[in-house]
Amino acid sequence: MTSTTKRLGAVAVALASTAALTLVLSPAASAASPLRDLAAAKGRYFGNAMTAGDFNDSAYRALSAREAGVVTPGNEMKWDATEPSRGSFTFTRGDQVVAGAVAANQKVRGHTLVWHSQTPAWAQNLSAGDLRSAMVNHINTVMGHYKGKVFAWDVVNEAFAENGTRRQSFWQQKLGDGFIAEAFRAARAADPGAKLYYNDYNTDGIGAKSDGVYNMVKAFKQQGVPIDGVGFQAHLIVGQVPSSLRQNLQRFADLGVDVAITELDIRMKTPSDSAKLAQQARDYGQVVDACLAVARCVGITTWGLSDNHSWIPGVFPGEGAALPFDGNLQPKPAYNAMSTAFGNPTTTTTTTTTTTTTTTDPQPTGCAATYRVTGQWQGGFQAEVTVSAGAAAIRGWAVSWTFADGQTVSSSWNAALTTQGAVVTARNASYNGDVAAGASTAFGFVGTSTSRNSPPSLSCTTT
Ligand code: 9MR
Repeated sequence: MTSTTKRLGAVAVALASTAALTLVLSPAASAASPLRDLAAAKGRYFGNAMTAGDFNDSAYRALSAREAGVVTPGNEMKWDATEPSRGSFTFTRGDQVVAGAVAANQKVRGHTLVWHSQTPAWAQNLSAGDLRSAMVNHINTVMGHYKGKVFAWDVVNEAFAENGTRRQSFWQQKLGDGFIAEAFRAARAADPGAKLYYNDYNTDGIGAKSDGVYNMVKAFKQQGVPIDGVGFQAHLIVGQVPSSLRQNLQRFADLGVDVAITELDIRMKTPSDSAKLAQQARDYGQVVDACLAVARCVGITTWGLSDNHSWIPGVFPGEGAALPFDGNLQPKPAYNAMSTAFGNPTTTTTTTTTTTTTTTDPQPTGCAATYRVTGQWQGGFQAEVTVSAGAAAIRGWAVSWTFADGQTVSSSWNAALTTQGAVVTARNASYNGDVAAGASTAFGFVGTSTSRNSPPSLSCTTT
């Protein structure tokens, strides 16, 4: 397997013998570098939601054990599961999730104490005074039971409406604005060692709803209400990751709280296809990038881990394929994109990655190009080509190559690609033809491949 950079013309011929190639072959990465380890190396965690029932699927359980350092119980710590009738607590299923997590050396995020949903009718029907004491008792008892076993709690979940005002839930209607602060104070007293989060959806980008939450957290910090973090659920749609995600996380962090992505999934209309999966991969990478760009973003949890353990198809008919592993527990492009974004230098799951560096002395004029596979999955791959100017600036460029293994190009960015059989020619876009002396620019594409995917030799010419 070779990859070379060729230059046309006399300069290239003269320099061809001085080009030194470094070939780096890297092993398959998914098993060797699970997301939990990659995230930990960045000071973050990667986690996934697990229900007690999920622990009966041994292959899925093993996948979560391998990839996730944190588990969030999907349903087992909610009010209807823990206090189905007043004062009668049951922790059987929650304890099963904790035991499963401990066995896999995973930490547990608690979810959730005060929510308008999955709360039994007996609680919803209480008078205001009774409801307040039932809330404090519930928080005390549940957090007390899991003291030392749950490192962070979603104390209050989904208490805002889309327009940024308070959701008119039974909590709000009976207890008024103060119920959230009361819940946080009770939670701090119940387990002073746990991190206390407010958690919500559709608050991932900057907008009316996240503004409402932001103003509450700001007031809490000014008033000394004990809040440690804000959870952003991030139930997203392919191609629609909010462009202000990073900025939004940062503005909350700047208030003095941790932030976390708590329920990530990125759904699409099913069936999936390679273009949707490629977009989804970019979306997942973008979420990881946003978290890594914010020092107080502590981790990312996906809501499930594979497409057959997801709430999406049941709630959004015709949609799904929202998670990083497919229904056969095989990694999708989204998995590779997360792995790469978390810093895995060699993300590939099926074959090898080749990195080529070209050293030239003296610096040539003209251009040079290098080719790098940045992600690979069953049937497809993503590659990046870097175009560098030599000792003189260039005003336009064309890079061409011949695929040896039947690869095809599906989509590309930052260049215009044309193909004739196995020959591909990439010409600069209108905005990246000018490359200063010694500088470089890059373009990329997503392609299809079969079992072999050798990197081609490239020719770069100035135009
Ligand atoms: O994944 C949970 C699903 O099994 C339940 O049926 C559903 C009921 O509301 O709750 C799901 O989890 C929700 C989470 O607790 C809060 N944010 C939205 C999640 C998806 O509905």
